[in-house]
Amino acid sequence: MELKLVQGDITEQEVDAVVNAANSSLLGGGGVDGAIHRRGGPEILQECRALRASRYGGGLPTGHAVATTAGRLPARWVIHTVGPVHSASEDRSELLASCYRESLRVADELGARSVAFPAISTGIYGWPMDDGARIALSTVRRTPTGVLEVRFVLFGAEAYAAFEEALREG
Ligand code: AR6
Repeated sequence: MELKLVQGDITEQEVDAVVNAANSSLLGGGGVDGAIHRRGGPEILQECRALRASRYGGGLPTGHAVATTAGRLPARWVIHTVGPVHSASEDRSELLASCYRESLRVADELGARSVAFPAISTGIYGWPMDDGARIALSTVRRTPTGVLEVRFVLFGAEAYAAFEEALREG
């Protein structure tokens, strides 16, 4: 599998699936989530609402992932996953790793060959970027998958540099 780092906007990526850093309501929010729904259009929210009315009545649990259409995005699917809120008193790394693993598992179910990830939990959910980058890269590297290209789409030079450093270390 090829690992790529890109500085840019995840909603512009021409890949089979883009991963959304969602919340358990699946009904939208700020950050990546807001950008995906804005640019992808109402079809995505419609499928999210249907998921809440069926499989995920109680919301999508942290560390899990589920796919919908990508609406008007250049991608075919959006894989929604819920990252953990960072905590100084509790180690939630395993939940963050689970987001990457579960997203790749869903990508495999879909038959996606290229997947774009944001740096899950490193925005509104407060995860330190360096640690978030290490967990993201080490988890994706260790996960067996049919996905041929994983692209990390980093918003800004600082996030890009953190991922570059984590890639060098690993
Ligand atoms: N493309 C790529 N990366 C982005 C983009 C973009 N368009 N916009 C922001 N980022 P966040 P979280 C970066 O806050 O921390 C939402 O309200 C951002 O700089 O999107 O998992 C959800 O509904 C940061 O590095 O997600 C949840 O309630 C990273 O993407 C909550 O935020 C993730 O930031 C989830 O918080």
